[in-house]
Amino acid sequence: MSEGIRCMWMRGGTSKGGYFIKDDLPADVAARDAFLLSMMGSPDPVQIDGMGGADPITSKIAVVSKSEREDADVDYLFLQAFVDQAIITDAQNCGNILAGVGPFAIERGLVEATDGETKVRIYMENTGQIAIATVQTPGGIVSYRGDSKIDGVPGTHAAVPLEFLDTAGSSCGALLPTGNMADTINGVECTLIDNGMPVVVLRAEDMGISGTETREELDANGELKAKLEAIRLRAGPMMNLGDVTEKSVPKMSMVSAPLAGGAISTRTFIPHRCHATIGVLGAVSVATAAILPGSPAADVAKVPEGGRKTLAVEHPTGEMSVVLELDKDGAPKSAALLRTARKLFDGTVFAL
Ligand code: NQM
Repeated sequence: MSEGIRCMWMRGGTSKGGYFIKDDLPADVAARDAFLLSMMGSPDPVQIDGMGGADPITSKIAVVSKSEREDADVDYLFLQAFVDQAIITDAQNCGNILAGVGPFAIERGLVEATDGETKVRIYMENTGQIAIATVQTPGGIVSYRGDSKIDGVPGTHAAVPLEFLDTAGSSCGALLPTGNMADTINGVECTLIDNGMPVVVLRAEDMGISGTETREELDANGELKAKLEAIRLRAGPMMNLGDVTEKSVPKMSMVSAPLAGGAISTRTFIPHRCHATIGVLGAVSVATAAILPGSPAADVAKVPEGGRKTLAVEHPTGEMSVVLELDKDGAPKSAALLRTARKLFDGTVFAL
């Protein structure tokens, strides 16, 4: 395709990608995916012939449209472009890219801003759930400047608080798709959980690491990666995800005791590269595992008291605080987090 397509490049949380209005993209899925792969420069480990940043967290796409639902302003479909394989998948959601959807929807005129801040109700098509983003809109214009700091992003920006309702079982049908707090796969105790993102939570120690390694050290550990992938391929069908060979879920989060005053420490593969931080909904799922007695996560976590818990999920470059609201039976009811986002570029993007 030699004609370009209108696109805004944005950082959402600790991720980055192309944001499109749905009607601007080809309606045919095969044609859409061919365009997106070429635009990103995939498959190629360095994505030299495209916009992708040679990392799964900078090879992401948001497709946004005005919603026809009563309970939402816009619909958001997340697409992951694999870096070194010709795969575009909608099998996962993304809470980081979600942080840019509210500002993008206002910038493109899909949602009218009010003076001060504007709440945008976002229907997340990948999982069929709603998120509410609060966007700073002084004078009715999106502002990206502010004093909020999130780990993994230099500087400060305008806050984009995100609230998730009813995320349990988003892709797997149940919070604990096997019905168990813990299952043993290849001799390793795991919690298979989905509170917005399917995640296999396992003790770092059981995988032969301390959980304090850098991302680079873990990415260079071929033996660890092979063990993780063998567990992941068995976990997929157990989590109602079918064959996950070509899927980016479940994520693999290795947990250990917190070291910086948080609730739990993590090293997460998404699923073949170690995340520089941790995904938003991935962190919600890990934080939820931490409050489930009998989970390997609960074993190592330090969980605060109360029905509204703030759990700082530590990761290789800081922490992400998840606020979990529990119902009277102690089951998770809603989750909230703070993100920031920034418009980087607005224009036309091309594929071959
Ligand atoms: O879990 C990376 C990210 C993500 C996903 C990944 C995310 C989430 O950091 O909600 O944000 O796990 O693929 O963007």
